[in-house]
Amino acid sequence: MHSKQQSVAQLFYRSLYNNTHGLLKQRMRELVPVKQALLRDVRKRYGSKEVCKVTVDQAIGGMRNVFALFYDASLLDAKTGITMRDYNIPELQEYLQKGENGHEPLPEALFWLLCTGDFPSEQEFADVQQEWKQRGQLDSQTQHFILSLPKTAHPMTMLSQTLLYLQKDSLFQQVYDQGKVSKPQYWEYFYEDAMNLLAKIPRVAALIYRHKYKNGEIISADESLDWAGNYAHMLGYKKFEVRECLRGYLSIHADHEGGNVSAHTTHLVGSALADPYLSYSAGVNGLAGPLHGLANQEVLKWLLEMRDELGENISNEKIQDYVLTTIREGKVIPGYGHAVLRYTDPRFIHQKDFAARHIKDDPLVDLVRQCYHVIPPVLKTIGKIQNPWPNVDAHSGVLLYHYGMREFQYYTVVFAVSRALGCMANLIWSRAFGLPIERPGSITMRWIEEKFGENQNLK
Ligand code: HAX
Repeated sequence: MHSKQQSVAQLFYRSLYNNTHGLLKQRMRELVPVKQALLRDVRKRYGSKEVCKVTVDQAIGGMRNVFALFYDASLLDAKTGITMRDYNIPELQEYLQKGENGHEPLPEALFWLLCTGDFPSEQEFADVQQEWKQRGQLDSQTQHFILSLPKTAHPMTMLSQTLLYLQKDSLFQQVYDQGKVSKPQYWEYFYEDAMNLLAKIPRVAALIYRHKYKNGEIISADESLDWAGNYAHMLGYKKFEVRECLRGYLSIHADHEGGNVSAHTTHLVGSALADPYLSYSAGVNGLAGPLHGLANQEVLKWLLEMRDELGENISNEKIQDYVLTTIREGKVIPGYGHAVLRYTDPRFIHQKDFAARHIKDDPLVDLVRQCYHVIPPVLKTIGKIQNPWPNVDAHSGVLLYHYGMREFQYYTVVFAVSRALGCMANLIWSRAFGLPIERPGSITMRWIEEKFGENQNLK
């Protein structure tokens, strides 16, 4: 135990002081006191202002439009969709460093932006990329752990389990256990854990894929590739379009403000000072719900079932009937609707445009396009649905399917690799801001009756 603690401490010391590839950490060290002061000032000036009122309906109805979270890296607007550090999806595509054909953004650059609020210079970008390569190696025990997981498990369960397995390497947990860290330093250890987790997660995810679907035949990393390109390579996809697809995919799914299940869960668990591995494992479990990230696997399932039942070249009328039948069966139309958005998700548009540029003559991609025109008017007729338009999950799976990834249970893992970027950037800042443990209040039916009702005797 003692020697393990020593080696952890040495590792931290090395990464803290002797790491030549540490420009992001240096920048964070400059920014943290500045932003801490800004937040103190914001609280001083506006701390007592009311953000919103909360009705009983909102408390029971999943807290829609209750603005009670502070999450600085991204913001969701019902009409225009997500902005990450104030940049929307087309702007991110334009300004971030790009992959090999100069079009799709690179997630390393996005992570710098999420952490600092600035686009990285070429040197800063290369530095993050190099750092993730250095930190990303999986040791033989980790590989063995993944290759021992039961193949019957869902790949999202495997990912969550592996994050928990890696938790033994948490530097934050080690120094906290030893009583060697005080609150102002928390963020630095969260940063180290977050960077290690991000460096490793594509390799973990690729190994899960190879284990579950490809007889455990491991493909070694190609260190000449970028983070997303290398992920495509380790999954076993060699075409440049797949690398491009994943660069864009992993960038646009990275963050979606703080209230969605995966981001909120990660933030909440981290607020109890659970380290980044514990926190993100919890977030991944939330992402695995069919109303959240698992919707991308559900979309593919639904489209294929529709095609099996109705054949190729389906008419608009038949799609309309199929939608209504699905709803009559008490199911949702996966990939449509959103808790916040009220228009087409710009991430859907990004993927639709990608498909238009790269994919010709794929009947399933054409079906997604056709559904985009046919489904919203049908959903509008069902008065209760707030948003009849597609969300990101309506398109993402079909791109992977087109490129040969037919194992649609795996699709949410790709989402999880991406969402780690946003969740980790936020987690580091939550500790840097010194945010407290999150602990909202809850109410009972009796409480509601006693506060608002005439009948005070509800038991
Ligand atoms: N198909 C059928 N019914 C739908 C629907 C859809 N696509 N979207 C909403 N509804 C229903 C709801 O189930 C709800 O019905 P009840 O009142 O009977 O419970 C009613 O319409 C009102 O719901 P809402 O206010 O419009 O939507 P919510 O905020 O409650 O839920 C969801 C938002 C995303 C969960 C919902 O639209 C849905 O289930 N969509 C399909 C699943 C999906 O695509 N999820 C991915 C969302 C994006 C994401 O998080 N990705 O990770």
